[in-house]
Amino acid sequence: MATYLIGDIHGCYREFLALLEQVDFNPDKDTLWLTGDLIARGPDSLAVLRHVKQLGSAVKLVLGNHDLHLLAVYAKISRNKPKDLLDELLAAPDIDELINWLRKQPMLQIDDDLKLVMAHAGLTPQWDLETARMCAHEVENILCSDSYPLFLDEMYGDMPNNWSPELSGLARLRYSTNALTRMRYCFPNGQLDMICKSKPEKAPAPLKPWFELPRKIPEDYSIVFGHWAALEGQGTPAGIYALDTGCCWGGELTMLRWEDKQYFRQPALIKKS
Ligand SMILES: [Mn+2]
Repeated sequence: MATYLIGDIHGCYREFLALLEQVDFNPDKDTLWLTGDLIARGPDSLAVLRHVKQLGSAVKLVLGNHDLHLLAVYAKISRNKPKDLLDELLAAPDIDELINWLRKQPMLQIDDDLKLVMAHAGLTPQWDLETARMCAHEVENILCSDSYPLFLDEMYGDMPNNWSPELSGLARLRYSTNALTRMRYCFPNGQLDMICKSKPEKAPAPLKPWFELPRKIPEDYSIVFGHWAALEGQGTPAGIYALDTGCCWGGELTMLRWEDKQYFRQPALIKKS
């Protein structure tokens, strides 16, 4: 019985399977945590989505910005960009079923026994654990409801970028979605910067990676996130794990076994022509 955590899969199905094989993953006994962005950019988003869905309760995942974008493309709110390689998925006979399953997945995972928190981009320093839980639930609730396209239509945009308990309606949902799925840098007060994408050593002052700011969640909780491939899994403080290592860009897919903190890696496989 083990807990495995894998970074952004982005349609890299063969690498995903290879990792599961490396540890002889058993869905009846083991648990698989996925940092989100299951799809887009890589060659086989359809197979990834079908496989993860079929793993059922063995999987704990969170939605990433690309997963939300897929929901918007499917709802005809956003454009399908050719570089995302989603045509096969969007034309699949089971697309309705896959989309309805995907939109009901969590935005945040918290395991109070393992003292482990996972969100696609991380946890904004402006939230304590209870606020994070509440805000994630608000986004999950609208995604589960029939009016989810109305939210997806208003989801895009960088503002508001400063948390306040007084935020309400779509502005509040947009802040929460950006914090959970797109955040990289913050200003010293914890306000989100939604523009800078450089590596930490090249980021302009006074921006800091979100994980370098003082946090409001308990010291004994660890945080796992994906989203930020440029980190290459490096440079986070103790107890914060960056798992996106850019497999779809030719990097590798990274898996962490929680119990002994052992890493397993699968380099990107060359596409067969
Ligand atoms: Mn990603």
